[in-house]
Amino acid sequence: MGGDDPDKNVVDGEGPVREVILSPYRLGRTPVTNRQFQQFVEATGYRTGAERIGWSFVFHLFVDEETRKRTQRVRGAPWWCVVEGASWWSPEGPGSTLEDRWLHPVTHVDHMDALAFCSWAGVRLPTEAEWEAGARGGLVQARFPWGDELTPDGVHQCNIWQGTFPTVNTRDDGYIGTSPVATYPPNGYGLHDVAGNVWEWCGDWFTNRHAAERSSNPPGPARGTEKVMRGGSHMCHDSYCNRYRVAARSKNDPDSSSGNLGFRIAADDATG
Ligand SMILES: [Ca+2]
Repeated sequence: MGGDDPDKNVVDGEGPVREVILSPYRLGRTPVTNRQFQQFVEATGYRTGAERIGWSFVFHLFVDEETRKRTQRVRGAPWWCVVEGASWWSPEGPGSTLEDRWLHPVTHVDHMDALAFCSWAGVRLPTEAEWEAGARGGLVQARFPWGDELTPDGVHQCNIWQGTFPTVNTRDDGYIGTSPVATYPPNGYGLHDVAGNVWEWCGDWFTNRHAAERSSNPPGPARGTEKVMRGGSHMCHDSYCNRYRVAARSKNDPDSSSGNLGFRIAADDATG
């Protein structure tokens, strides 16, 4: 677990490289989709955090000029617009729908929403260690879930950003915004979308300090203020965020939601 890429962001705490022992577990093959989340909502009447507070973060290129002018922006990340009415079922705000996107990853879900889905489904979020071991697909210290080259033989392996962030996305990989899950090939463990598409919540509180010693089933810090997210998203580009690398990590407030953040489920493996 962990990495020592020379181009990592030091404050992210990717290193040191360390050995982690995990009990058998299972991971969702893809991030949870809009269709799956809809089944949960239909069964429970659940309302997400974004629906309750009335807004979520939407990438500036996905809102119209009028909305862009009048919305608040995030200091240091002005491409995030605070859009009233944006939610998992209306990802760009009023008027937007999930038509043609039912098999895309659910977005605009905060950490509590992800936990609520898991509780309903009888599963849980992966620990960060479980997430990373799965994402690596059996490769040892490779840069990506499929190997060391971003586009082997010129073929895109994940949905990230091509062009000039944050204004011009040339869509070379086929998608601006989210893509249907499993559009790209799986890794060695059969997992899709562990790089790019949407960030994925993990169960752990975030820390950027890790002991180098071997550990078993590390659960992360006992407390914290931000939760770990992994995998990078359709907005990642090496000019600004090269966190589609498999050792890369980031964090977010548990009550934060946005159009590039979803989750994947995990479960103990009862069969051992
Ligand atoms: Ca893309």
